Amino acid sequence: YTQDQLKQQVAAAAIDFILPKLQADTILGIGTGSTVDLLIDALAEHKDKFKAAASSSERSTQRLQQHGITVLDLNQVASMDWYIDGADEIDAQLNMTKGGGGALTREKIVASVAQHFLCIVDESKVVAQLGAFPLPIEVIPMARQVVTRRLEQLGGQVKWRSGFVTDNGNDIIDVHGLTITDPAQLEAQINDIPGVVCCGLFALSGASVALVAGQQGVTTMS
Ligand code: DER
Repeated sequence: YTQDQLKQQVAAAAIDFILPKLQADTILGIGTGSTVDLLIDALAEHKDKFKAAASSSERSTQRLQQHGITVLDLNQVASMDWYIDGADEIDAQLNMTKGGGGALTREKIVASVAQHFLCIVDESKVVAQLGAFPLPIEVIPMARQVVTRRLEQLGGQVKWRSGFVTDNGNDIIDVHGLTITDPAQLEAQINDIPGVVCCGLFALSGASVALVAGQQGVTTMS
């Protein structure tokens, strides 16, 4: 199967996973990226089985609304059961690297409101240790250089995602070459750097369950 076929398969598996959990008042937390795009398209035919979505990006909001799915302002949402999103990397402990699509901050915020996080990936995202994928960090523009210097002190090689502005009006830097032996510790350390809005490590709070589409079918990690 091609990677696109695997993404399609895991999106379909997510529908099978979530359908029995949907109720009339269900609000679904929706992530961002090409795998989630396929999930949104698959959700369209089931939009009458749940109340609304909480979205992690303008990109996902537009796609949801194009399908006639109601998108709520997160300030109207006190809690939700499931947040569904992709990842750039995921390890056996369900720690993730996210932010390839530039939506990491709102993804982490919406995920924080949900009880459970369902991660949907193709097998290429499953790694023994996070770190091969450059770590995205959202930074306040005036702090880009000071944060860059701090990440270089941690052993990273930093590239500014020049020309990209997040939904929140901030910059993203991508950090290459970090050795991530303790993702939660590194996430906490980066969070504390003044100027950092959000770090693409989801380890202090990772996924609850992952569906992984591979050449032998879709498997579950939990
Ligand atoms: O940017 C993100 O966090 C996305 O969820 C990313 O990690 C997965 O994007 P993909 O489904 O397009 O590979």
